[in-house]
Amino acid sequence: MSEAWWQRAVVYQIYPKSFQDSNGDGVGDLPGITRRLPYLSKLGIDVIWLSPVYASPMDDNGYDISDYRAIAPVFGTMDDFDRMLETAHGLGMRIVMDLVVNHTSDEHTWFKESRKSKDNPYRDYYYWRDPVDGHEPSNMGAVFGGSIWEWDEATGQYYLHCFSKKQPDLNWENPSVRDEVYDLMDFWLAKGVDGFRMDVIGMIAKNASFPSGDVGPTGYSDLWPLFNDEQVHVWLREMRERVLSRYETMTVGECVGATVQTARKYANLDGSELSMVFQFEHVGLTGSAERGKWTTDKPKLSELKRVFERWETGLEGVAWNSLYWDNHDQPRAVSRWVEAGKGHRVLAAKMLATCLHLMKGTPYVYQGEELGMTNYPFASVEECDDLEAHDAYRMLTQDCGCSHDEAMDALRAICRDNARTPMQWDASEQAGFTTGEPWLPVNPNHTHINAASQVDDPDSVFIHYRRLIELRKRSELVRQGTFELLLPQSEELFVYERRLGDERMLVACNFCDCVVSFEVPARYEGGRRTAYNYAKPIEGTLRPFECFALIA
Ligand code: ISL
Repeated sequence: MSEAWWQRAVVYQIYPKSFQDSNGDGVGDLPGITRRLPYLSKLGIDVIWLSPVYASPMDDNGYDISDYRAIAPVFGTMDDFDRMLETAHGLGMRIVMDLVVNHTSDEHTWFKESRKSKDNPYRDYYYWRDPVDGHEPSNMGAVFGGSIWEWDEATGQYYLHCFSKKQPDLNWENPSVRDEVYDLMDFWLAKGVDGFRMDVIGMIAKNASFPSGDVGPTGYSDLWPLFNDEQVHVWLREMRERVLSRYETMTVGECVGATVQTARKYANLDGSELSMVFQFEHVGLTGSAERGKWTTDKPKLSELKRVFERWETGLEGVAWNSLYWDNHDQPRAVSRWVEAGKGHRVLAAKMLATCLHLMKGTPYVYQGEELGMTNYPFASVEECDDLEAHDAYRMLTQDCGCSHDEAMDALRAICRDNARTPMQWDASEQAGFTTGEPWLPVNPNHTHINAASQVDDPDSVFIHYRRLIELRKRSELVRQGTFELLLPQSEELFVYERRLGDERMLVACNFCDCVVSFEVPARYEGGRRTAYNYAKPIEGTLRPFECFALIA
């Protein structure tokens, strides 16, 4: 089977607010991104996924869009966008936009019209419901806290919002809504963008009976039964027929509840829906019924491996995987999975990279991951920006009975602002991110973790990523080989094999800070060693966070 371009690609995610400021207002922008494109080209990446840059009141940092065809002034102008796109294309990199169409901002014209009256032509662009016995129509809780229903005094009905009340959900059952979405996709594709990362696309289809459920400590029930796992595929196929089939795109759907079974439909190699999905099983391994994701638990390595094994083998030959540790909603990988390497951060960051990049699928690098950037030492919730962090602090201290310290431990471990502190370009005062006051503080460790000190250092995390990206480009075995997990029970070692024809590759990663014995299987004798983080091997052992691959 011939390879699609996105099966050969490595993607880099830019969170524009935090990448590079060019005008000293403390917020990253499009000219800043354009300036840094040569850096990304040096890393060897093929595709940039740009988090939202559209007009937005920024309640959720651009995931609340008020005009899908305009650039937020804080990020620049449409000319700046066009220049960035042209420069990226000139350097051989493609750009994939964030498509946020489960919801709009409440400041979008459609919603402003919709809320005016019950007979407004835009009324059915959103979900409006009458009260039931004087209350919300159902008891589900929104992702950012409170009910999914917001009362609107003017017309005496509730509207649906799965995220903040400033993010009303679009009603995809209305054919006009789907026409609008397909039109705006056309607008960007005709401009030359290369595809879309589709925000919570797995949530667009709702069970319109709006089921209630058992309530938890927050007083609300679980949101996930709301989504219709069948209907979403019908609309994605329609989207493919009406828009995507006319372009050479890469599409990746953010599908929070996706299972291997549903992903086999979403990301089927027949190309009928999406190129691939982001699944959440590995990042969802910790957490509890009472506190949601807000715990300091560490996942067991055996469980983490089982998740990857299930996805690697479950999609083999049928659908395509995406591979990620990090994004703008997750804490920093090196802090989360290996406690920043307990004094071995560089080794640990390289090991995580090797482990992920040598699996089958399209790897994603989140800005700063290629430097081994870490979580931020938030001292109080006031230092956090994210609306979710503020709601979580309230929930933990008021609903769950946590002390301030317990709540802050959870925020430091898991909050999204960890990923959103400014990119660390150099050791100067604001890390080369801005000449002004950054919108979120720069991590104090930028004095020793920064791009300037790594781009030309052969032993750096950056160069390790670059080598892995090169290896993937050269090696069909890396891109297309089958996956088999070895030593599934080990809580220290993550070891797997890839095979293609007569070629095979062993990948061995030590996830702990101790020396672990490990015998390389005899079939790898004389194999070529690559993707390693210690110069010389020691037979029979893996040192703290050691990794390597052997190709035989
Ligand atoms: O981080 C999460 C909440 O704990 C995730 O569940 C997240 O809300 C979910 O992955 C959906 O994320 C996407 O849509 C949100 C936006 O805030 C996120 O930044 C985006 O990635 C609403 O648009």
